[in-house]
Amino acid sequence: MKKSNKLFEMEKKYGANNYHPLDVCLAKGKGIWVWDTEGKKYLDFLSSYSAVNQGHCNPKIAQAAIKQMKKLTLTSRAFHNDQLPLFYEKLCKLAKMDKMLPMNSGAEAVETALKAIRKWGYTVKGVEKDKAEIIVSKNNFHGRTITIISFSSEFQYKDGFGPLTQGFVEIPFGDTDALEKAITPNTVAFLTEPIQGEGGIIIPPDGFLKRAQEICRKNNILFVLDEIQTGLCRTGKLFAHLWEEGVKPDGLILGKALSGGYYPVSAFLAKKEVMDVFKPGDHGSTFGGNPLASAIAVASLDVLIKEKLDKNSLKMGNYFMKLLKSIKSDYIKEVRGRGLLIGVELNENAGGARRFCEALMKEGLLCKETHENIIRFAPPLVITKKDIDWAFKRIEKVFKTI
Ligand code: IF1
Repeated sequence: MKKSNKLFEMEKKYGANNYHPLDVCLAKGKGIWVWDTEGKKYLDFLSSYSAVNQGHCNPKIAQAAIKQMKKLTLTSRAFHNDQLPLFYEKLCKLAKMDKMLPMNSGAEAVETALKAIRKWGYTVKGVEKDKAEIIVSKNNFHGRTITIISFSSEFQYKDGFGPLTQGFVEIPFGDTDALEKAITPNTVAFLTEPIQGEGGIIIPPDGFLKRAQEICRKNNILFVLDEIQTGLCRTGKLFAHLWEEGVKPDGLILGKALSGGYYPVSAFLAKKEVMDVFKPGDHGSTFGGNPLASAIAVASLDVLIKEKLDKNSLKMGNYFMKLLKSIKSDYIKEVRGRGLLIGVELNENAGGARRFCEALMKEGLLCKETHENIIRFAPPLVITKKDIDWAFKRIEKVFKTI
């Protein structure tokens, strides 16, 4: 029996059934490449949902991680540690934000943002107790906790998990008129992704963020961006909001590539007035901000900056998108993206994106569909032109022969 089949059986027997992965069992990764248990090599076009922007097992991050692992890993926040301040300074300066709060998973950082937003609403803005409203975008994805799924528009994400958390108002993504109309005296924030990832690589109309920011400022509500997926060079800039001049969120949520895939590291960053609502005991986490996480995050950020992965993402993204747009196929409805966050939306006649992902896998490319009809192409940002050419040949072939 193949090793992977044995592993699949173990998984089926002991694991919760909350995923439907492709039939490939990965055992090794290096840069843009991963290998399965049978030794077959694939180009990873998912990058662990943009967590390995720096490439799999990036040696510089590995070095920092191993060094710190041998020195000190976890102190809890009951004591200071000598790595966290370095992480604070590095990330706040890069993001041009006053302060930050470290957590682990993306969802935890989103929860942190929601708590900060609400408390700011009550203690600074003066909203009546328990009345705070947060405006969010329809079709969003911000994570899986009960509160976060409470404002998801995806039926399955919340079905069976009630009672849900109150206090969220939805507007169509990218619609600033709707944003203006949704504001009440109890509104404390507008929270959105700059580009919707899970939503299907949806790019809002030009000027959306700037306009939304203006509306927020005018109405004394916080403008908060979830850049867990779009941040850290994925879209061709350090943050997706830098695509619009003059955009400076009041709160910024990061995760995924903040650790280059080594460890769960996330953060909520904010202006001082917002972060200062937290007092000792208000919020925390056993692992958040630990020395190992901090050392890994600093190294992960250094790789993004020193290797200019924003520039490579932009250059390779534009090149790849042009190639994808040149495919002549009745199956393709639209190719869209920014930097190396690219979606190919298929027509209804294509029979779903899943079978394309399966065919691409046979050709040595690992992709994952999002929704029924969208194939996501998001390789590690260290990809070269030669590798894109290699991949494109196979993508073209799949569209011709499927
Ligand atoms: C899964 C999607 C991507 C995110 C944004 C917060 C989080 C995510 C913008 C939560 C997480 C992940 C979750 C992962 C799949 C993946 C995903 F398809 F579900 F939407 F990337 F596109 N904000 N996205 O994208 O971060 O708590 O997971 O660290 O399997 O659920 P997390």
